[in-house]
Amino acid sequence: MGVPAPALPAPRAELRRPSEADWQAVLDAIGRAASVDLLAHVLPDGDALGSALAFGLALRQRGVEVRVSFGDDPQVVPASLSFLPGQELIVPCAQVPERPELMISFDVADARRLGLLQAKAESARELVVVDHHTSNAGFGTLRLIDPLAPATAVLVDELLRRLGVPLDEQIATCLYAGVASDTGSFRYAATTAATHEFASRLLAAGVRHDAISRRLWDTQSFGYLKVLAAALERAELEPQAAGGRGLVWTWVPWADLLAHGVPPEQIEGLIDTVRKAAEAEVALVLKEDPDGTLRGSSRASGAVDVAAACAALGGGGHAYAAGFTSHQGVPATVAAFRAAIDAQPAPISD
Ligand SMILES: [Mn+2]
Repeated sequence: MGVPAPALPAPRAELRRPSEADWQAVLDAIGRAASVDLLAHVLPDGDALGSALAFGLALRQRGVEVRVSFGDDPQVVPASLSFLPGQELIVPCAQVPERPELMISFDVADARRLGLLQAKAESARELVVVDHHTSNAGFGTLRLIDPLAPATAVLVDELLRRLGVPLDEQIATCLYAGVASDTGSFRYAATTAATHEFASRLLAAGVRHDAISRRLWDTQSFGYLKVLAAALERAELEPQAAGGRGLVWTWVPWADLLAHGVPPEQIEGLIDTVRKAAEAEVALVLKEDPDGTLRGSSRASGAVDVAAACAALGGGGHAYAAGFTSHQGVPATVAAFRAAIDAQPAPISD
């Protein structure tokens, strides 16, 4: 891995990159296990599910009994990720053993993001946490957490290298979905020369990057366009927020999703449209669940740390992309988020 981009704040001091001993401990655990359960976080994105499926395909090659799951109810693979190879490895939560022999979570920064599978994960004989979130709370019995990695898929690539599993087209496709998702197609600051070198190896393994990009970013239902239109109509710009850096925010009522037949996992990318407002360095989208719970997604372009802001609301993530859950309703939730970004000290210069 190369050096982090200067715009990114330093990772939390207690987070250190995996040592040789950390890698070896995980390889030993995998070598001992006859049965392995791989988990993505709830509402899985390309990095979480791509990482889990890539590793599942590799373990299956090695003759290991392997299952992939995530703790949503209902458990739905987002349409944009249904092309990922290895879907046949995905099982409902009920089929995950009560006390797994070896469980590995991918891209899960907080045990609560395991959803319905949190209890089973916590009773696993070994729980390995493979992740790159600076906010990772450090759960599990073994950890491979690299806050400098642009995607969890990068850590999976290193695991496969150490296991001696070559990148075939299927595995490479899953890893490409992971790294392309988390870097915004290699546009975000966490992208380094090493990230492009990784992508180069994936393309050499046969990845169809053009087809993947169309599935990940350029295909939506007509209903989604209507939900997006309503969300943009509802958007508010607050130029004075975050010490004059500006906040743009909107929200999506559950009724909009119902009216247009759009499943909730399909609006995860809506923030990427809202964040285009030039007048705001911080973007926030609140997505309402049927019970009135609001799921907040935020983005920032460098000077504001949204991981810290979301942590103040009980969530977490990356400095440039983070989220939280709120039960306070839209006005109070936006007010709390605004207060959290307003409270951040102004940078020395930029
Ligand atoms: Mn990730």
